[in-house]
Amino acid sequence: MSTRRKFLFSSAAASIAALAGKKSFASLPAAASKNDPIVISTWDFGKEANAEAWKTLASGGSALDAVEAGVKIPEADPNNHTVGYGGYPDREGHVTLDACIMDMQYRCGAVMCLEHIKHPISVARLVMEKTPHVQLAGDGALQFALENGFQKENLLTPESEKAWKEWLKESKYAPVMNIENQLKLPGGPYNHDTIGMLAIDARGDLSGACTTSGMAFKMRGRVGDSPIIGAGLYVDNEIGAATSSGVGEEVIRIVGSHLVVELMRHGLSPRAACKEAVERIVKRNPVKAKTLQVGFLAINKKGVFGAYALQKGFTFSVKNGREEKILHADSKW
Ligand code: SD4
Repeated sequence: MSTRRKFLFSSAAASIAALAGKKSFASLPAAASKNDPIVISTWDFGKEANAEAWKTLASGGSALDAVEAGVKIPEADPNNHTVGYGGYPDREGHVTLDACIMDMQYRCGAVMCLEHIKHPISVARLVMEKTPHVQLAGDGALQFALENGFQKENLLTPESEKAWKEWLKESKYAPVMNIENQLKLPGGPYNHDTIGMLAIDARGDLSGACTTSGMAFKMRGRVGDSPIIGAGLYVDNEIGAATSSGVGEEVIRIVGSHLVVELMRHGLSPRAACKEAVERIVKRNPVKAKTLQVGFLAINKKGVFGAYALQKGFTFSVKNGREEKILHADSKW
């Protein structure tokens, strides 16, 4: 077994892309090694999050610590309107956050519809570590966070408030695909991109985290796939891990991330497993599937990663000891 994991690409799939000129790829095999960590995450903004996670991985820290540290970067970024502070609110102007975390021992924690707390991922981790439960929601999640020293903050930034007030003029709920590169457009469009992050540490152990402010201008109390273990995130340390981004309702219906991991258990590559999960969504309602975006991202125990989406435009970020890339997932359409 190689002592270092590399990003290896077949010539046909020589499509790893730098920040500029992203291309699609066919498959991304990687040599396995227990000594060479790797972190992958959804979307372009995963690059900065990966860089933060990498500090933990490179110094021999755990994948669990790495993914928590990594996703805190977009959570704290007021210019990211899809995660944490500065996230677009629900239709009544409340920023409500969903997050979950899962480690190599099937331990997991989640918060749903949590308000006023900038780092829901850290609250989710505390749910995992300090309570007999897996999920806390709404006021109970907030109470738990405050009791554990988290500060109550206003998460609605002036920019997000302006976008919400603009939206109120028509109050039309219309999720738009692949929003992250369009967020700076004045007045919209309005949708959300979640960060899902998966990491393997130097011991070869896997963990994952997923955090989001959910779909913009959603109904009050709406919870998406992102904080639901098995839907937005799943980790099985024997097999691999998966996460998702896109219209959460579609992911929940197929328990998407768990499905991807189970498909890998039965021998599919990460990319093929993500593709099969996407096909399930298409099969349920081919007409509707054309109108929305869902993307899955997965990694197996050997460090081979892959992704697949309904529509073009789903990107993900990858970092190991030598490379840092943003890649375009293949897609159904
Ligand atoms: C949700 N899956 O709340 C999230 C949103 C998202 O890209 O990931 N958008 O349904």
